[in-house]
Amino acid sequence: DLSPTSPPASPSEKCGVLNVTKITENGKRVRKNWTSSWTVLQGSSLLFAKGQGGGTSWFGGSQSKPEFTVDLRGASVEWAPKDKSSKKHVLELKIRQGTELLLWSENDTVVNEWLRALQEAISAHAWE
Ligand code: I3S
Repeated sequence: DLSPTSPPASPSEKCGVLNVTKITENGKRVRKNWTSSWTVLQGSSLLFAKGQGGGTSWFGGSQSKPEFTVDLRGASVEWAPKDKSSKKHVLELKIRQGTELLLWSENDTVVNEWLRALQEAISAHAWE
């Protein structure tokens, strides 16, 4: 059997409130616009919706359309270098087509959890 080792059986799923801004789009710098977003990691997709107070009841409500969705296949995530933001514990997410996002929360535990979850999701879908 020459098939490669299977990725983890259950892909990472996570949701919560994060502050998000795009910093690069199609390789070009764009102006930061920090927005509080309800963020959902589901398989290889990361979905953002404008924060509605952060309640989990958001799902199934009338406001169930995500603002934008990011494909994590081929993406990378790491702690943002200091020159990218003056804030502490900021993640830099680089996705396909030269788009870069910053993800930030005041709560470093929250950011650490997102880093782990995103790394897992990215490696779980690396072969797709
Ligand atoms: O990287 P920058 O340009 O210093 O980012 C800051 C600005 O986007 C600023 O907005 P205005 O230039 O529209 O005032 C934001 O309020 C700051 O939060 C941005 O910096 P940080 O270091 O917080 O990401």
